[in-house]
Amino acid sequence: MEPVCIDSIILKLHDVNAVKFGNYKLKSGMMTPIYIDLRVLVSHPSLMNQVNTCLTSHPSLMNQVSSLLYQHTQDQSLKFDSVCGVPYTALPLATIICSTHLLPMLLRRKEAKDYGTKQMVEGLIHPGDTCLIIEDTVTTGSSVLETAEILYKEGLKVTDAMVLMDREQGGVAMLASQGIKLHPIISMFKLLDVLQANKRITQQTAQSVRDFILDNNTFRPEGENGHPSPLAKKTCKEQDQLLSYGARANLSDIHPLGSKLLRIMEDKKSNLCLSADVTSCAELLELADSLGPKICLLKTHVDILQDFTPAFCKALKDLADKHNFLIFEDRKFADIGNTVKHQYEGGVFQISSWSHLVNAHAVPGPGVVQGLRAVGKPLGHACLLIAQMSSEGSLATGEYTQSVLKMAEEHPDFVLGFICGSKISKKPQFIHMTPGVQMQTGGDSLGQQYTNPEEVIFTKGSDVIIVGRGILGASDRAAAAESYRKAGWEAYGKRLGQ
Ligand code: 5BU
Repeated sequence: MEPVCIDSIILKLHDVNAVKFGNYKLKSGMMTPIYIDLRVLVSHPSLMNQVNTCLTSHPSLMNQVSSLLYQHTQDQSLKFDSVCGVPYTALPLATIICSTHLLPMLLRRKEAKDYGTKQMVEGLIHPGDTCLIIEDTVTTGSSVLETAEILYKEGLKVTDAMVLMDREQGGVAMLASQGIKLHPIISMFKLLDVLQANKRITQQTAQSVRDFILDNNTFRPEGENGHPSPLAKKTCKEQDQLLSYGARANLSDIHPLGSKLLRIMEDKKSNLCLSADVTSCAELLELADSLGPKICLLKTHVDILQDFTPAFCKALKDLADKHNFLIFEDRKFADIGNTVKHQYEGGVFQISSWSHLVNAHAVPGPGVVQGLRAVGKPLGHACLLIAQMSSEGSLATGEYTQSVLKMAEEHPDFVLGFICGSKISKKPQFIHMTPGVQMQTGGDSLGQQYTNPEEVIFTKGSDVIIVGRGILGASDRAAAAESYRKAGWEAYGKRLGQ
């Protein structure tokens, strides 16, 4: 392929506004300063209707792009029996390639029909055949992998995928770890070079996008032994696990307090929440002061304090500021909206005046969130919904947990995450916190069940470990807190593939 073809296609894509600079949200939720929107191609019927399969002086852009993709399959001597476009933007590209070169096409559905054959893939399927995937833009590679997984289920092989635009954020490596070779036609750095050389964008814009791309690689390379890390084996559905706390803090639709917490976690290298279940204010304040540097969150049960005074709240808030942690009152609100409003704001404890976070059971229905929100939202506070519990025989499972998830999704302006045993939401803006954590698994005599930090953060995909007696019962509480901080952080590093 002549470089001039690529350059002219890049400029034409820019002409038709398929390359946009600004502030855009990707499928993963990540904000990006550049957006490649190849959907606009179908809005240029004159370009689409022109039938041209070679790169003459005025070929249709859609056909040029399809030609480039097909040409590359020939240059690489790729062997395949059929072609499948990733829905939806790549579908017209796959269609043009197939109709021009008389290749059988497979059509992947996004959802199975609820009538008729319920097929996820339409077209003549010959198990054992190799199918080439066509995609318009790749960031993480998860959409290509998702399509491949659907084709695998039909008995097809997928060894190669063609993509017009590679954002160079880890898609090639991720797909390689899954045995799929991705062939990009245009890379992000090439696109920036061409647009800059042709004075379409300034040097500053080009550089800021380059910096963004370099800072936001979504895939970690393989383990030292050359084998893919366990993480590399994750499916596309688990790709959001690769996002760092810091990257999630920058998501556009994250709750501001969630963002603050994730930043604290990243800054302090701590996903440890201390459950400060002691009964004297002095002891609690001493814990907050001595363990404060090691934690991101301090959880209280204010109603077990024997000597509570409003002055205690002020002192605790000062320590939270001093050591940069948030306060979470584990109040487990579970009444009608009007009552929880009073319980949160008033009474002896005036929880809303000092606690950044509270939690609630979803049992009463959405009114419980709305009541808390009426008080907490103007103060910048937020709540966690209890989706699962660590205690044996808990009823918060299955459909109940799913309903809690739905309730959270309906109130993103006040719910910042969950108390749960494992990750339950794929939305990276929700923070998952897990109690019932000790180094030694097992439990206590009253139904508490323990899981270790690695299991909670790495295997189950939660974000925060909540530890009480594992630290409080140790002879050296500071050393115990440090070992939990370290274990939680190492499990997070392992999750990121570091
Ligand atoms: P432990 O000492 O680490 O077992 O303390 C766990 C803390 O977390 C304790 O304050 C409980 O009230 C709290 N907790 C829990 O253990 N399990 C749950 O499902 C919920 C809260 Br919700």
